[in-house]
Amino acid sequence: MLGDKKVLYSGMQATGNLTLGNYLGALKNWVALSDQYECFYGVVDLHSITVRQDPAELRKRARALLTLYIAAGLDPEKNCIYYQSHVSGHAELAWILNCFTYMGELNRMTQFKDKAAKHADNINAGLFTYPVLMAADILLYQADVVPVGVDQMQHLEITRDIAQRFNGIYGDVFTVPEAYFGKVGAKIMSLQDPSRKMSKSDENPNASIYLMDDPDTIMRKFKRAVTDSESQILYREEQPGIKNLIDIYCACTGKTAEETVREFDQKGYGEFKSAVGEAVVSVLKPLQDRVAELTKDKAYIDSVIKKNGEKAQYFANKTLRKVQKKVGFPERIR
Ligand code: ATP
Ligand code: LTN
Repeated sequence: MLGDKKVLYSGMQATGNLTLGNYLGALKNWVALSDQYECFYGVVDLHSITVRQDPAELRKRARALLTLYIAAGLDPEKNCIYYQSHVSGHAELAWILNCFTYMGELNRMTQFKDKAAKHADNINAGLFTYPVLMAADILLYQADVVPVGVDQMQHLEITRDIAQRFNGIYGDVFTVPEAYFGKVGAKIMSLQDPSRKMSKSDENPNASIYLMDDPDTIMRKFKRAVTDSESQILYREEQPGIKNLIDIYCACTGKTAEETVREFDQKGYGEFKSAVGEAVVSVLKPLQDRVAELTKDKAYIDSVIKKNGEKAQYFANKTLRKVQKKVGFPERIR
């Protein structure tokens, strides 16, 4: 708790171009939570370097992501939006928590296995201990809730295990966080292979809608979206491509799956795909305009980075000092 509000923590990596999946599954849901929780949203650049990055590119993308957080509607006066690398406590707590995490636990992480397979030439120790850094992010702010997609559930479980283990030894130091799932858009699938999630690291650009795609590109990608030969628009597992398009349509329009099925009863796939494309354009166009506008205001973005970085550092230090004392590090002389 911070004041009378529960604390919420989440973050995103500034790697690759964000997709509609990131927006509908994460960012859009965050905006609705600002009033209810004391929110911290990191641009988690320490996580990004677990795979090789071009330095100039990473810096550029990190700033673009922070700008996007604001453009999406996160008010930086109410939400602490900051760069993870500006708060030294993340790395410091991660080190301590590494000493309370077992190799066996980390070995079970499916994201590690996936990423290790993808980056076979660079399976570094950071990639392996990535979940511990994520645990540090969350526990540093004593977060009660963590909105994440289902793909991150395993990391949240390990965070809870680490927190409980630490608390078991040293008393109630960390709040044990709960996962928070958004209602809609929990998992947006690839437009080219609806059995896989839409991912920013997909090699096929037609598989994902990028948040900065122009309207023509968006319409074209939906036209090419993989469906089936059933020729009927129904919301069911047997038609994963159509089901995914219905999910996207619902997340963009606020309609329910039943309403959508009724609306497109007897209509062809072509017509439905165009409608989904238009719904997505009407959500992304204003977002893109706002990003363009904010990007021009360098001084404003700089002030957010500075002010929120300091705010995050303040709260992070409170937890860190407590932890350092518990594990037996000598007190600082003032
Ligand atoms: P990568 O392809 O690099 O692994 P990603 O696109 O999966 O990246 P992340 O940075 O891992 O994105 O995720 C950021 C946030 O977006 C997380 O909360 C994640 O759960 C959510 N998210 C990512 N992809 C989707 C998706 N297809 N549908 C819904 N939510 C998603
Ligand atoms: N691992 C997450 C990003 C992330 C995160 C966090 C999410 C890093 N630290 C803390 C929630 C809370 C991802 O790849 N989506």
